[in-house]
Amino acid sequence: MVLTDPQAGNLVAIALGSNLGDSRTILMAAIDQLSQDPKIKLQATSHWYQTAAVGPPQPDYLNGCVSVLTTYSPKVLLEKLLAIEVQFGRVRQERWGPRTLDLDVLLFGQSVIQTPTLTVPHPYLHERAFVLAPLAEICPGWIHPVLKQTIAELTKAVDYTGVHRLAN
Ligand code: A4P
Ligand code: MG
Repeated sequence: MVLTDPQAGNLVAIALGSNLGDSRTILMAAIDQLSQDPKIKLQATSHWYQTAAVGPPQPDYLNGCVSVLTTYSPKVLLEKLLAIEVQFGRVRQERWGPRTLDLDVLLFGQSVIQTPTLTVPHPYLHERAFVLAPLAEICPGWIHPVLKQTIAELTKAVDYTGVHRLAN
């Protein structure tokens, strides 16, 4: 798997989640919005998963992942994702609380980033079944640059109770 190419840019894995409103429509529209950006090329899309919420009691989530190729820097890509969240009515309330749309950068090539606004790889990626299940569908061989294990290997250590793949 080529993760960084001088022309095409970096391969990036993005997690999508929603548990407020018409989640499936919102998530599909967010992917559509992403792929309309001339500097973001959609590579792969996972199935959707219905997942029990981690955190305070709240409705189940719909979760999925996409991989994209982009020439944006991590910082600019994050700004694009935050703008799409706002466009779909995301209002930040309690930590880990319900949301219409959550877009997280999971992996950015083999980069390890630690700034006040961006941590990559996503710090909870390896412990969350609702992230690993869809991620393993689209990029099982991607090596986590900190843990030095493939996504397929990381999937073996989590519990998939409450995580159900939906027919797309
Ligand atoms: N930020 C730092 N690193 C990143 C990154 N890699 N990707 C900063 C995206 N953002 C990153 O985000 C707050 C800030 O994190 C951003 O402005 C960005 O500068 P947020 O999404 O508003 O934060 P939050 O959701 O309140 O907290 P947190 O810890 O990011 O929550 P998560 O990890 O997003 O988890 N249960 C199920 N089943 N499915 C879910 O999708 N999601 C959450 C939220 C909880 N429980 C869930 C799910
Ligand atoms: Mg988030």
